[in-house]
Amino acid sequence: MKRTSLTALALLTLTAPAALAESIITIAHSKAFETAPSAMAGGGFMEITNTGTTDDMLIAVAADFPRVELHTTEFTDGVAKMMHVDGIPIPAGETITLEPGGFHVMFMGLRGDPLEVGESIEATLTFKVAGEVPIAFNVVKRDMAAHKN
Ligand SMILES: [Cu+2]
Repeated sequence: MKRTSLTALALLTLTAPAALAESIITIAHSKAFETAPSAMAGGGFMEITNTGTTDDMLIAVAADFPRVELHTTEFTDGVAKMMHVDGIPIPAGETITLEPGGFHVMFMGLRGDPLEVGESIEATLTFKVAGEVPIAFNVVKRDMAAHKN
């Protein structure tokens, strides 16, 4: 089950172990957009801040989907194309934003089970230095985004 109640997720967050000292990762505004019933994939977005002293990298996202990838978006003659990346660098002291038109998490293989507003996607981020960080992506209406996609 990829959908859990917000209460359960709050407990999960509270009991999560603290990140290692050298790369201190905090996540803000994690969200996913609702998808059309026929959609095969949905995007996950967030702000990742590294307040530590060591550069880090987001190298994997685990969630209950057939496949979850890290993507970037490249524009060629104004046409956006998503590309798989092995990692998203999170330099020490910086905030990296995953957003439409840029880096994002791709939840793949929805197969007629679309992301719906009000759902929450439980996921585990894996960082090269900080290790595993559990988070939840709240599914929101697409038009709440200030960005194009
Ligand atoms: Cu993508």
